[in-house]
Amino acid sequence: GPVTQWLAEMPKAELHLHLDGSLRAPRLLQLAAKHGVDLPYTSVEEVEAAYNFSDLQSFLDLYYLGASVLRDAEDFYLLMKDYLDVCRQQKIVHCEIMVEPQTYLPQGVDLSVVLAGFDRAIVEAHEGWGQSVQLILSFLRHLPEADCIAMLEAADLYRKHFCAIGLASAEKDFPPANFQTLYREAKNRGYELTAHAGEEGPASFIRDALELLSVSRIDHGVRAVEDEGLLDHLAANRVPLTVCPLSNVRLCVYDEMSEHRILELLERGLCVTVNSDDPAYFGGDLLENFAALESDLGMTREQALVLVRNGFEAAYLPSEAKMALD
Ligand code: ES4
Ligand code: ZN
Repeated sequence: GPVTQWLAEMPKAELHLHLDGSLRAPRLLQLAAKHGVDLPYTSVEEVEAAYNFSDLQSFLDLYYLGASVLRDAEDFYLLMKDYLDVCRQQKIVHCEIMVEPQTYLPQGVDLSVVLAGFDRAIVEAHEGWGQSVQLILSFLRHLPEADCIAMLEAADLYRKHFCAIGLASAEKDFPPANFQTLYREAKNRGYELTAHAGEEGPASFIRDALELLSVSRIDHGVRAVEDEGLLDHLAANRVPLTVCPLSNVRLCVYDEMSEHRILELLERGLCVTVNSDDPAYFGGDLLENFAALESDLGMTREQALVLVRNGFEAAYLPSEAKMALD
């Protein structure tokens, strides 16, 4: 629609993007063939037919399977390059990308290999068209906290590559309270702090992420709608929520986009932002997420502009740098 066309030309930020979730079917199949990884699909059509999820866990099973084809620095370079090419096409001038090195440990891939590939693509995009990129070191909460702390310590050698830490993967049985030492250690190291909370888990997990982990941003957070007092707190303090509309529908947080509450949160004064989460799995990049809000929720030009501005407000950038991009 017209609002989305207008947004296509507007500089935007994306703050909630799992790089493994941007691995598209053609690249997935290419890398599986390269490394001789046996996948339950052999064509793009079969991959896309399999991406039919009933909840977060049914998605995560295929997400980690897909990521298992990533083995060498060239693979990580191509993965990052493919997403940064989308940033260029969609005018995502600043992105904060979640990388999850624990995902590659079963394949024996070292953090140095992962970051060498990423860094080559980031430097090319920065020198090529001035792309602004920051990385978030995202931990897998279905693994023990001690394993997460071991990865945090391994990342000390690469501290300058990361602006923040995050917490992703299965939420329901893995509450924020289990990760207090990890977050205290990260805070001591000077990282910004964010975490997934209130996607499948209850609103109380958003409160716990704020109070027990001291996060300054919430990934998803849509279940805050169940707690009036929390909504008041989030609005009064402008705590950003990195909302992912297509993800929420594809993972059955909402039955249909028309049930999504993002515009009500916006009108209530919360700092909500729009993001794509895992675009290869959920059927669209950032602009397609905005397009769904226009077609299914009637998002206005004024609302779209505030959503885009919120993306820069919520970014982990110094305010001078934000003004230069905005
Ligand atoms: C994720 Cl949608 C979502 N939720 C939690 N963890 C994730 N990792 C990748 N996508
Ligand atoms: Zn996510």
